[in-house]
Amino acid sequence: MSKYLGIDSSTQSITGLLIDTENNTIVAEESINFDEHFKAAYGVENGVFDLGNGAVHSAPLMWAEALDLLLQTLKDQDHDLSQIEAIAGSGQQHGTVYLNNTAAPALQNISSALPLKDQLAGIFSRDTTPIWMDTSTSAQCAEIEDGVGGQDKLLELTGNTAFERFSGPQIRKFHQTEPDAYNNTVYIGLVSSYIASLLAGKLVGVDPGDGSGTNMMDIAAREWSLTALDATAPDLTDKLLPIAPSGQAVGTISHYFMGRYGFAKDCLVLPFSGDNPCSLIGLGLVTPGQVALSLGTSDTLFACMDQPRTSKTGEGAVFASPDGEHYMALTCYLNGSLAREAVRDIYHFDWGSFAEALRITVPGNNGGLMLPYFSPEIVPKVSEPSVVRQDLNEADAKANIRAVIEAQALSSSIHARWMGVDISSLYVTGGASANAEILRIYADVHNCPVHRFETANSAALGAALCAAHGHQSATGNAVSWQETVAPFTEPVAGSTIKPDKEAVAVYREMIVEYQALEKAHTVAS
Ligand code: ADP
Ligand code: XUL
Repeated sequence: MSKYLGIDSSTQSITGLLIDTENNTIVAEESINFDEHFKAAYGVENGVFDLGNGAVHSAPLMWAEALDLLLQTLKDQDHDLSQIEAIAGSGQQHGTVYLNNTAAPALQNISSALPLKDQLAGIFSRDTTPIWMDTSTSAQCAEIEDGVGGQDKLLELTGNTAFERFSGPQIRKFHQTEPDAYNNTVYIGLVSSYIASLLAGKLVGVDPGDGSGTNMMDIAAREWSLTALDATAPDLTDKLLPIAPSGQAVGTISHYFMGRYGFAKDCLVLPFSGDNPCSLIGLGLVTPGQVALSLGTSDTLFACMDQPRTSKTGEGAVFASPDGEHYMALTCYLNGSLAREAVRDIYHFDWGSFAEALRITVPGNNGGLMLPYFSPEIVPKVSEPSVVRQDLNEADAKANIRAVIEAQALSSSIHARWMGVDISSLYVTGGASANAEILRIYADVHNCPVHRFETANSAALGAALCAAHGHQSATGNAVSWQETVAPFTEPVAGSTIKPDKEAVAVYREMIVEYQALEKAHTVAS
């Protein structure tokens, strides 16, 4: 026993990750790609429908079909699913699923003889689901902020200003544009709570982690805010179930999954959360001060905070942590690998010579600075691409390479201040974390040790760890979060880079110059 399943229902795929906490191993990791299996049946492209004018939706029935295929695949691989003690999961954040009054009985009376898709096609009051890529709700964002008494009020109440992709603005738009379908809706869930509902065979509430991505949850109380609900759409107290507290089982697995895949009848279903909050756990960030940085296509900074601090200038989002106690800060920089690759390609370098350029140039770059907005930037907000050089010769390839990385590291420090986190360690993941010379600059700028962390499916791993922690607590064998995450979140051996005192001193001065340059060229910083 001691097996726990984490399921991550994300934009392009659904992933199952099975852990064994007795010998601290990941025993299975399987993904079902939506385009590969369902493009013909549903017409999705990269897992979504682009409906134009900023509207981007997906198909909740497809996710149910993919869940069946995922579990069938695990079963076919001879994994004994009867050994799983508990399941938790993660969903792409913000997406809203709308169900009619046939949903609850359909889930309860479901037969394991037929697949989910054949039995659940009629439960939707809206066949498609707006997801996080949808940017069509600017008007509704403004209306909601006005409705609660202004942007600052919404920020204070819910932890976030109104964002187009957040669930509340999407719900408001549905109510305004399709009032009849809205009235036929008896349940509004998020991607996370919808998948949990399928597994539990009953309608399940949204957890605080994903609730914080709705613009409707009181972030401090971890309950729906009546003020925010009123400003969003009518009758929401009826259509939303109460927030499902983190870590408390919502039930046991539905007989459908017992009959079809052999799950045990006492297998617990824990509340599902958003993919980012689950990644916080999957990266091992359960203590305030721990920060992770993912250097991927874009760069993302995740931090564990003790309080729900907010960013008035929209530098980041705040979510409740699924650990039930802490909060997560998330800041996203669009010009991550995009900018690193742009500089590499302009000067015809490869990653090897790129690293060499960093090695032989000096911290502080002899005063040369770059604002590396090769594409528009989210933080700080820059709407048009613009690359600014100060005391930096464009013809000097090596200095430009150093400049882009120093800019990214300095920016990651400046725009982490709103989190109020004293950064004690930085866990770096993502493709560019393979480059130790890049990590060295981050260690010196942040003046803390940097560890490399290798993970592909941190959200699914975080979910599996939530299942383990929840089950152990429910069965009287509670262990601390630290103990739960530690064996699965070890940094890569020998990867730690410690800060260099002299370089730290250089960057302490340089950051002032950099911030002044940034201020002069951007709207908010
Ligand atoms: P995503 O998950 O966003 O697709 P990944 O985390 O897989 O991105 O990172 C892929 C990126 O890593 C590539 O686009 C590339 O720019 C970058 N990368 C790979 N190796 C190196 C390296 N040695 N140095 C810097 N960047 C690298
Ligand atoms: C976070 C966000 C995305 C989704 C997609 O606010 O919109 O990261 O969670 O995975």
